[in-house]
Amino acid sequence: MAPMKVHGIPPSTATMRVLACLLEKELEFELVPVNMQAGEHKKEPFLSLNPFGQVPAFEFEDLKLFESRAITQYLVHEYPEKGTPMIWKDSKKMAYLGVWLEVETQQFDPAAGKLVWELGIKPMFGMPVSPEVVEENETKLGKVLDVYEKRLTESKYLGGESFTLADLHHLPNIHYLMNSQVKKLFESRPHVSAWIADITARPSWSKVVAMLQKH
Ligand SMILES: N[C@@H](CCC(=O)N[C@@H](CS)C(=O)NCC(=O)O)C(=O)O
Repeated sequence: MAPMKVHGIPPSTATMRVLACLLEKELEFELVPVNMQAGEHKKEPFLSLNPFGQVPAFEFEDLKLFESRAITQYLVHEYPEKGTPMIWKDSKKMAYLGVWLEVETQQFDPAAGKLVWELGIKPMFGMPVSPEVVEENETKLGKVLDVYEKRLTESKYLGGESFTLADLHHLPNIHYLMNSQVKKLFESRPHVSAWIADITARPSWSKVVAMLQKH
């Protein structure tokens, strides 16, 4: 049987999210590189995988998916017994996990993603950083992290007492931000800091970072 295919590149945060999930689930896959500098993601055949022209895209058997979080949701539901479950069987626990999955998308990612762009990606391409955008989004992210600090005094992980998809979805943005001035926002909150140390130490995540470094 042909392996699962992820079309993307390791520096892409959304691609990293899917790679982390596949590794955590101990699933075999092939990473199909997309030459984004040549604009391959804006042309066919890539557009038939993701009409929005963004990585990653996922293919397995007759399934073609895009949107990193939809891909991870498929993997955890399709392979509950493989690797780390990262979801709950209990519907109330799953409801709380659902809250934190939404929080990552609706509260954390908008500010964190803009900071990753300004401080992680723009410098790589020699583009000028906007101090106003950085300041505005550091303030927004700080407020989100105050909520996380409280949540993590009550629960070891965001989505419950063990590592779930809600934690995993944060890893790519955290990776870039921990290598930037934004690190101070995480380190000044002890529970957030301990949570980051814990989730970034997972062997699956080390493998994603190694793929990024090799890229
Ligand atoms: N919400 C999408 C975001 C995908 C996304 O923004 N991908 C970026 C790389 S991380 C991309 O392809 N950017 C190129 C573009 O938008 O043209 C997901 O989670 O998959």
